[in-house]
Amino acid sequence: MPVEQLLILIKPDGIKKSLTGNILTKLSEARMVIVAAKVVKVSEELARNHYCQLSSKPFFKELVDYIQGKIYGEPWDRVLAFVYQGEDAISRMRKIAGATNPEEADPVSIRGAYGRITTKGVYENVVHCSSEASESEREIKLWFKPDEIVKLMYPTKKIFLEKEERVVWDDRVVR
Ligand code: IDP
Ligand code: MG
Repeated sequence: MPVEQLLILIKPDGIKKSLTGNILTKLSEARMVIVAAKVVKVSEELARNHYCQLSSKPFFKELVDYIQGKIYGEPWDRVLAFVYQGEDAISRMRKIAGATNPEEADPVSIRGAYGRITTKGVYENVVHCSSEASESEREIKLWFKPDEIVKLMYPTKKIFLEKEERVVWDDRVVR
């Protein structure tokens, strides 16, 4: 079986419902390793880009709002992003995540157990899980920089930036 990697997101409904621990426990059944993890406030640009293949769907606007956690607001308007790696990772993690429609998902899958369909018709299905290798490469590169991943899986190159602006800690400020 090939070693694969994929992007998993705990969506804002999963964060709001305090499901992070339950979801990570369920995912750990697949015995994959986490090679990157972070919490992200999702910009509209990132949301649209992440779901660009669905841009013609009637629920696209609601979907972009959903992944940004707009309906929940502070402090739930964020996602947890992970890259998992392991043998046959994509299909094994998809199985644990469950079908897209939470009403049709296996009841012991994450989406079947915790998902719902909102009154606006959005499938609030608690997690995102890449569905194929080409998609996972695009998604991992969209969500993570190479230096945020402990085990690199795609080629990298070094570039030299001039005048790059960066925020750093300022210990001189008296608080
Ligand atoms: P996936 O997340 O299982 O890969 P996709 O088809 O890639 O499913 O759709 C992305 C997300 O868009 C879903 O996870 C779900 O939140 C939402 N979605 C997909 N299809 C529908 C639909 O028919 N109605 C409402 N929301 C949908
Ligand atoms: Mg998908």
